[in-house]
Amino acid sequence: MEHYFEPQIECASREQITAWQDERLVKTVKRVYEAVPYYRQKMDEKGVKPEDIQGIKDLHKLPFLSKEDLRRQYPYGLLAVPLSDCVRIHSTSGTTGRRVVACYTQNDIDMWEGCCARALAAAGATRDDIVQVCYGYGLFTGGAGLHGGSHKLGSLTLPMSSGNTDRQLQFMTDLGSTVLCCTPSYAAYLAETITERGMRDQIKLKAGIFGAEAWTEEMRHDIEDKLGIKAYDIYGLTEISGPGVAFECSCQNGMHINEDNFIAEIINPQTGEVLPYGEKGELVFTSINKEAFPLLRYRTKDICVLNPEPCACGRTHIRMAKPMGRSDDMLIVKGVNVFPSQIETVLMNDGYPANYQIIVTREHHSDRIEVQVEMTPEMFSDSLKDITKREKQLVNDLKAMLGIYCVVKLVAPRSIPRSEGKAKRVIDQRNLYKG
Ligand code: DLL
Repeated sequence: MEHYFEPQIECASREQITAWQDERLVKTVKRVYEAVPYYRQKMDEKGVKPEDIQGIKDLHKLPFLSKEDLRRQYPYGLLAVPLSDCVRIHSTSGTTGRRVVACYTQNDIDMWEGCCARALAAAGATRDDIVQVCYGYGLFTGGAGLHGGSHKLGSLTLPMSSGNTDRQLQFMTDLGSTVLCCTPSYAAYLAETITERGMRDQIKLKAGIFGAEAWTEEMRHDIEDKLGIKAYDIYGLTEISGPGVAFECSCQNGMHINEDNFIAEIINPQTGEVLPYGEKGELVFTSINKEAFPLLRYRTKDICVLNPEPCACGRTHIRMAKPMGRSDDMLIVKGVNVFPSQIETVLMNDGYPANYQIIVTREHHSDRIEVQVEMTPEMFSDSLKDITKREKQLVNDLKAMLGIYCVVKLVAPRSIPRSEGKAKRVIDQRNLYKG
């Protein structure tokens, strides 16, 4: 398949997609029930037998799986094939507790790389492109996934990995990279550096494939303007394979989920009830084409909305909206739910760069939220009076968005640390005060 747009799959009728999902789900459930004692135990506890699952209409009968289950079964407890059939392991970053590891057979790798190739093709990449991959290589799935997708497509692949911005820019200009793959926060940093160094004329980029963290439409426009490219979102998670579970097409209006490989549901995170399309809730995935590490009803903690409307690009796979963030990233400040992405929207609408940090503390039994944001160099040369006025404006705009008072500090350009991978935006110091 030269261009890796697979219309017979990506534009299949809904009936055909449902038929694939029915058949593959039934097979997967049967296989894991027989091969994985932990699944058998969980299904037995819920009184569900493999024969109760006749298709996706029965999906809701299966128990959920959470990161806790994966940790409990670390490292090989959920393997559905002999370890000797596996050829690769990747892992989550493990910042909160024990790492989770995912094993892949060669078929699993091929399927995953195929998903990434579709994502690249949907962003307009072909074998004539030079794809600069600056996601981290190693245990993180970002580098390996886009690298494999780019190979499948036949593009010339530049395996840069993350970091070393000078070298990234040198290769980008010397070798003429046309597609950039990295986190949106690193793309913003590269864009900022290119602008500052006046290098825009020397780059040949036309598209970027940015994911692995939540980012806003405002940030997309900023990156697109600075680099003169189209910026596409890509979603995925290690447990379900890696990047490419869903990806944006040229309409840039939601990410098509590779439904021949994954079934998506949205649930109420409190009750576990399945919600209809269009309602906001927690995204849950079932992988139906994986050999080594198939997951049934895995709770991602990502808060999202599914959209089944047909897309102008012709793809029929349903779309997921940009995740607002993870339910465990959601801050509850003074009893109000706050997503960092809401703050980012306000900052960028008011003309600030995407360099900010949110610091939450507790003083005298009351929450305090402080938003530190960098000024642009032009703002920085304003008078103190103007800067104070800007701070007040931002306090008002944040109040209008969030409904709570935030302390705002405008800080000097380049004073907030840049990220080469996933950005750390929130510093929540409240549990230090719990006593
Ligand atoms: O971040 C896989 C990936 C690599 C996706 C490169 C896209 C590009 P993990 O490290 O396991 O895997 O983290 C998965 O990251 O549950 C989301 O919370 C978040 N995430 C991933 N993509 C997006 C996105 C990779 N496009 C977790 N928008 C997921 C928002 C995202 N959040």
